[in-house]
Amino acid sequence: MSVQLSLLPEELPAGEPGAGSPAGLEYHPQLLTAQDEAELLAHIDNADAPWLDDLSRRVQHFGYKYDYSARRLDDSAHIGPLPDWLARLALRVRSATSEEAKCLLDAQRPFEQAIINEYERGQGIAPHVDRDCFGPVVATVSLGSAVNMDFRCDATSDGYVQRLEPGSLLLLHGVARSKWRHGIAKRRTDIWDGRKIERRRRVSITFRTIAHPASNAH
Ligand SMILES: O=C(O)CCC(=O)C(=O)O
Repeated sequence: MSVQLSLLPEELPAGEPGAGSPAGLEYHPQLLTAQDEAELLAHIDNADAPWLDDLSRRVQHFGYKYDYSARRLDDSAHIGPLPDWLARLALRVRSATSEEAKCLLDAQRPFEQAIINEYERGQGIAPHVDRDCFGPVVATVSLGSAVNMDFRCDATSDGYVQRLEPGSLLLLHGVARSKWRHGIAKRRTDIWDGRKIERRRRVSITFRTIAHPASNAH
């Protein structure tokens, strides 16, 4: 199945995170149309890759398999190139980013790895900073339910909440990538704009580069 991404980069609203957001956080609310989303979810649910269920949420890995216990990529981590549908989405993601992020990403092969996370209602992900085995830009495309993502800087105790809408793109680089933890609380509802909003199933696709591909390749 081919994913036809219908919006052209110049039609996208600029990424405008709110006041108090960490430097290097980019948010693009409308990367995908509802149809793009449905096509991507169909790909994921008819998976090229198996769902792994050794965490509290299900995940699929593409490109390189991340070892959550060892928290690294070892020499056996390379599992092949991204499938075409993810490679096309990766190019689409790069085209939507700021010039600052583009400079950090290869134009032909911007990302080498993707992890798909599935969050059923009530599931989340513990606050973390992505490990240094990954490169300087982390990009997440959101499908399904909207959710609040919490950010915290341990050095300053500053906090920030980014609402991730379906079809949106979140980019983390700079201090947003390296110094602020990000996570999703394990709860069934979020408060946003003073309203309590029920969560539903959410699926995210997070693209990364590998910091030292030569040491990870066979
Ligand atoms: O699901 C998300 O939006 C974030 C995923 C994430 O932080 C991760 O896989 O490390």
